[in-house]
Amino acid sequence: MSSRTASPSTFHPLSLSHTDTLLTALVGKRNRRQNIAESWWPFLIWKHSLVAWREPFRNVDEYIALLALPALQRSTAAMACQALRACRRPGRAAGPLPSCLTSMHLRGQHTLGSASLPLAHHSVRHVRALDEERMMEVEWEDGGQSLYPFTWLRDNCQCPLCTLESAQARKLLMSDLDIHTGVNVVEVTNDYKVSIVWPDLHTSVFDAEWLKKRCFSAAARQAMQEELFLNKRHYWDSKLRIPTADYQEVLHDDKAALAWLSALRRVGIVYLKGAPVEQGQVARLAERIGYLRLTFYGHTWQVKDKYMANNVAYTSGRLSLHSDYPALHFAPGVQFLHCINQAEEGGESEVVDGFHMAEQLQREDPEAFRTLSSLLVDFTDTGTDYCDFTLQSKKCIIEVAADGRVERINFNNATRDSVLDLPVHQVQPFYRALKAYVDMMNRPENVVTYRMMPGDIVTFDNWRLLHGRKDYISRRDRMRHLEGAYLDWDEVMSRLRILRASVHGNI
Ligand code: OGA
Ligand code: NM2
Ligand code: ZN
Ligand code: ZN
Repeated sequence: MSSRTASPSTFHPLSLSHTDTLLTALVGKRNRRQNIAESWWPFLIWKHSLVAWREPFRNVDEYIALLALPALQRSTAAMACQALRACRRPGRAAGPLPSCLTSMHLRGQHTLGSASLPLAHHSVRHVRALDEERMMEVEWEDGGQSLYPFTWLRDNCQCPLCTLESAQARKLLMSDLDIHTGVNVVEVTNDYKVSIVWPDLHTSVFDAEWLKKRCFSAAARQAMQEELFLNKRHYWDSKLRIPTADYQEVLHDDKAALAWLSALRRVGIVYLKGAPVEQGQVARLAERIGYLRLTFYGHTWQVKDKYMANNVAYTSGRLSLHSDYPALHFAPGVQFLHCINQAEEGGESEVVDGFHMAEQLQREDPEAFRTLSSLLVDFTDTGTDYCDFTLQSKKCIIEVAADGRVERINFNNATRDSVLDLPVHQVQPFYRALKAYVDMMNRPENVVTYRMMPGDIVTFDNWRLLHGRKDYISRRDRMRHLEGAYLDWDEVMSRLRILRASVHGNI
């Protein structure tokens, strides 16, 4: 295999900016990506989250430095803030936690903000009802305008009759919503909120900032969706220096944890160093986020060369680039692998950016892309571990979302079923397409190779990356041993949003 084996500098520390600003760097524009001599990933970066070494940032002109959090970043913070405030009893802002929060903090790993900061102010200049269109038009102080349908406004009335404040959830039922409602009065209140009196005299009051964030313009929606889901990715190739952070800091410092999860989302892989060399660390890391994903291989699982292995991963053989568990229709979103013992010889790890490769395939071989993103392939997994199992699934190897974005790669050659539910004339085109994708992934310029050492944990996006390992020499007195765990993206994104709100002082 001709791909480069990484020196220690393959791992790039999550470094910092001296401001409290959340910075990311894009390495060039997409079409320039191949020309970049070195890839640097200065993510989110705080003094104390540095690991042992640091090199100065070079190729600064190659970066498009931008705020990782778009302008609207405070909105989710504001929601979290509201939720917390709803729990706060009067007169107990400081001091012991309100009882409604204690259960959230029992395990002591959760994020708790304290101070609330004022939000950027968006003032309303004028409001009017467009009765024909059944919309309210808001004119902002900056001259911009937003339109809000009456139905949406009535549906989202924030009053205690319509909203359960303690859950920030809608109480109003669809059966009680008149989707043809008009309005009696719309006006700006003395404290610059927007008030609406409905025909039945029910009154709604909307905060200007709240409305602004929910503006229906394409740009505002896009900004809000990016803030909520962080779907912008940095694609990479073999020149990636894997963002690296310190295990203990990620566990105990919210800024370090935020840096970790932000880079995990953006880049798809983050390396953690300094974990104790004993089992239990991937579970601790999962508890830091929320909870891990139980599968038939157990809460956590031990990657070792096992007698009568129930999975090819549990041998000393080579694992070609794969994503874990396509035999589950909902494959785990995130994977942690903790090295407890490395083989004396072999066992190096390989990773590739599956989204980048899908994009490249679409460009270079659109027919193969069409095939892999449209044909359903059967996957299977049978055995006994946590309990006995016989799984069957049907997945596109390249899973494309409704908006055309590649959302998930599902591919493990070991669990791809011999049952292939295709008309016979589509079989050969399918193999051709798969071969084209795999060959592309295996090109040395696309693969990052590294060698895990005891105490290292790799955390990666299992929906995006494909990973593998070289074969190794198994020795009874020096067993290679990794401990693994899965999580799902919902839980990871939830923690990321809470950390973001807390670190930025919004709650
Ligand atoms: C796995 C796997 C990697 C390794 O267990 O699915 O990819 O280095 N293991 O053993
Ligand atoms: N293990 C490592 O898809 C797969 O079978 C991936 C899962 C056994 C939990 C391997
Ligand atoms: Zn109401
Ligand atoms: Zn795997």
